[in-house]
Amino acid sequence: MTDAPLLSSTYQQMLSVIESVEPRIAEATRQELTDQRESLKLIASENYASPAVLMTMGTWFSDKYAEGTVGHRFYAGCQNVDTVESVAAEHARELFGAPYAYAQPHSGIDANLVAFWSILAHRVEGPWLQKFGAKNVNELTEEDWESLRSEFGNQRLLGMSLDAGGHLTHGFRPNISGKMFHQQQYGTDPETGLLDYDAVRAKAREFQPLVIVAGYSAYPRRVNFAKMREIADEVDATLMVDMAHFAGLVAGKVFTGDEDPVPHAHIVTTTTHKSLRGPRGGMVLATEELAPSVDRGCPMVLGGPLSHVMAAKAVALAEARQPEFRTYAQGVADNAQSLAEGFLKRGANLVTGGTDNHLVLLDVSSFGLTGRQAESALLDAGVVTNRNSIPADPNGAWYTSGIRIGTPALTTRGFGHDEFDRVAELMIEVLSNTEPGTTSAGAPSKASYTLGDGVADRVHAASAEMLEKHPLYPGLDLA
Ligand code: DSN
Repeated sequence: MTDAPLLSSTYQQMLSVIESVEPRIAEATRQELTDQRESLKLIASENYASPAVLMTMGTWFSDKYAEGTVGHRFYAGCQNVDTVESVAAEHARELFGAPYAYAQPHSGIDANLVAFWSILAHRVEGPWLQKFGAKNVNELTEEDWESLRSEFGNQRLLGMSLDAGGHLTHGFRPNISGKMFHQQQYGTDPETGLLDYDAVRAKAREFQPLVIVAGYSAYPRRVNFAKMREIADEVDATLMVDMAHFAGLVAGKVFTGDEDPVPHAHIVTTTTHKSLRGPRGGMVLATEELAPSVDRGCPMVLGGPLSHVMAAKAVALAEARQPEFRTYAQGVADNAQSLAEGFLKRGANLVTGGTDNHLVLLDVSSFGLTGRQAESALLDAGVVTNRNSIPADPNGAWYTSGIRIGTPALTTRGFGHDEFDRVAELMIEVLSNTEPGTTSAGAPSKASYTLGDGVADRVHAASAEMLEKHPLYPGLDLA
C-alpha cells in the first residue's frame, strides 16, 4: 500500500482500537514513530520494514498454533499456515538459490540453535543410532541414551571472537553456544584487523572442530566463504554461516561468487529484519542433506512457529526479489563507503581502515572516550548508534572503545553519498566536543561525559534538515 491517505486512516483506526483498551500503548506506538522519524538511525542491525510487512504481522495468524512442518502438523486446521510457510520458503529458496529453506525460527539465536542441533543430529545422532541399530532416540536404552547425551553436547566449535566482530552465539562463553560446545575462537590480524585465513586454517587443523562458524555482527569487511569452506573440508567440519547482518547484501547480489555464503556453506542462518528489511525473525537455509534435521527445529528447540511473522517474512522476501531491492542493497554498500571516507578524511580511526560491507567500526579512543560515553553523547544529539568492542579492546564488552555504525536504515529513507558524508561530519562534531567525566570520587569515569554547549541542538537541527527531505513512511499522518 503506497497511498498515503489510506495508510494514514488505516493506522489511525488501528491506533484508536488499541487506545480503547490500553491508551499508554497507543501513545508509545505514536511516540516511537516520531522518535524514529526524528533521529539518525545508524544501528547496523536495524532497518525500516515496509507498511506491507508491518501490516502482515498484525493479523489473526498470530492466534494459530502450527507445530510441525508443512503438511505434517501436530495441530488441526493448519491449511492456511501451510500456505504461508510454503510461500515464505519458496521465496527464500528462489532469492538465495538455496536447496532448502526453513522459515520458522523466531529470531537469529533460534536460527543458530536450530542449525547447531541439526548439525549435531546429522553428524552425531545419526551415526550413533546406526551403531545401535535404532531408528530413533526412543529406541535407545537408558544407557545408550546417556552416552549419546554426553557425545551430543561435547563437540568442538570454532567461531569468530566477539571482539573481532563475531556474534555471541558463535561460541561466546556466556551464550549457550559456548556451553554446549567445546569452543575456540579465531580472531583477526592484530596489525590490519582483517581476517587471516591462514591463521583460521592453522587453528582448524590444530583444534579439529566439528563446526566452523563464519559470519559476523561487527566486522566491517566481506568474507571469502569459498576459502572458509576449503578450510572446513580439510578438517571434515560442517561450515555454518550466520549471514544475519549481510543477508540483504546477499539477496541484492552485492555479495556474489566467493562472497555469497549460500553455495559454499552446508548451512546458513539469518535474521530477516536487518539489511533484508523484513519482520523480526530468523531463517535457516540448508543443503538437502541437512534439511531433514533442520525440519526438526520444532519441537527440538522451537515452540510453535509465529505464523503471522512467517507471513510477513514471505511478504518481505517477495519485496527483496524485486529489482529495486538490488538498487537498495548496492546503495547500502556505497553509502558505507561514503560514510567511511567521511570519517577518514576528517582524521578518525576506523577498524580495518574502512569498510566494504554495510557498517563501519569507529575507534573512539582517539577522542579520549569510551564507546559508552560516545554512544550516550551521540544519542543526546539524536544520533542512534551502539557501542561495540574493537579487537583487543582495553575497555571490555560493556564500556568498549568502539561505535558501530550501519547504513541499511537511512539508505531505506533515501540517504545517499552527501548525506552520509554529512553524518560523518556531525558525528565527529559531537565526539570532538565531548569530554570524559569523573566519578563522584574524582577518578576517571568510563561512563560519564560532558557534551559541549549547543552541540546537541546544532546537530539536531542539521539532522532534521536531512531527515525532512527523506521522510519515513511519507504521508503517514497519525494525528
Ligand atoms: N543484536 C544484533 C546486532 O545488533 O548485531 C545481533 O544479535
